[in-house]
Amino acid sequence: MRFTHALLRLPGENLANGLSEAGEGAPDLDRAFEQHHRYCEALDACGVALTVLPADPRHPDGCFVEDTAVVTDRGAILTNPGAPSRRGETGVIAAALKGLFPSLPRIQDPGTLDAGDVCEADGHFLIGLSARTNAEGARQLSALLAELGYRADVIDIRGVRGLLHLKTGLSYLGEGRMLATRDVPRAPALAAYEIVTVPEAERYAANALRVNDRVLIADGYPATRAAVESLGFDVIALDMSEFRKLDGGLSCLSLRWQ
Ligand code: CIR
Repeated sequence: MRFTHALLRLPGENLANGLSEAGEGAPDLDRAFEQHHRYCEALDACGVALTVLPADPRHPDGCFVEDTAVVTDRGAILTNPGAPSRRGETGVIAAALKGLFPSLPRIQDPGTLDAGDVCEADGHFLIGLSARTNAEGARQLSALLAELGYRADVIDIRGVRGLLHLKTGLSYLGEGRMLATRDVPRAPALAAYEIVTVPEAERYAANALRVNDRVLIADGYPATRAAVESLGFDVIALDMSEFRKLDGGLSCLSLRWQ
């Protein structure tokens, strides 16, 4: 699980128009820009080379690039985002990935899929069925991943309030370990993993990001930080308050590959 490259997109002046169910108010733009900058610095400190695309005035959720593509060591797949307002976000990502991944299949209607629902654990892909990712989208992705030689399993989170995407509540830390909220269904597909359960009061911190030798976690969640550090990880804590207001976590702000 080593990443050498990441693709990001700057948040725009239109960020406050993004989709949100958090009910935490509008993001402060200056703080959001600053937090995004710090996120870029953290990836850079982990040894990742960054491509940062300009903000898109047509897509207020455009900075959440993770949802637009599933990028693996063996190939990339463009998604078909489940929210109509986000459909157009894949165009610029396709253009950015095309030179690097010559074959760029995409999830097709009536399949929908947000890659925030896709959690990779060393070649084992867990795909969340959610309000954004439907069964046909999950089926198409599983088939495309199988062509690349990967194994995929589906976890149904549609009945779980508070999980926008599977990765809202689940992160793979590496070495067989997952970080998860209590309400992520302990499906058979997770049986092989050691699961570190995040306290309910810190559920936002379940979306963490292992990047090479470090784990990026949201700042302000001391129990989760202590749990991750006790596993021997070097942690970088990042203030994510403004992206949290838009239901966005650490993983959604970048696409990563080697
Ligand atoms: C949305 O609702 O689509 C955005 N406001 C947040 C997307 C977060 N993406 C992610 O967790 N992968």
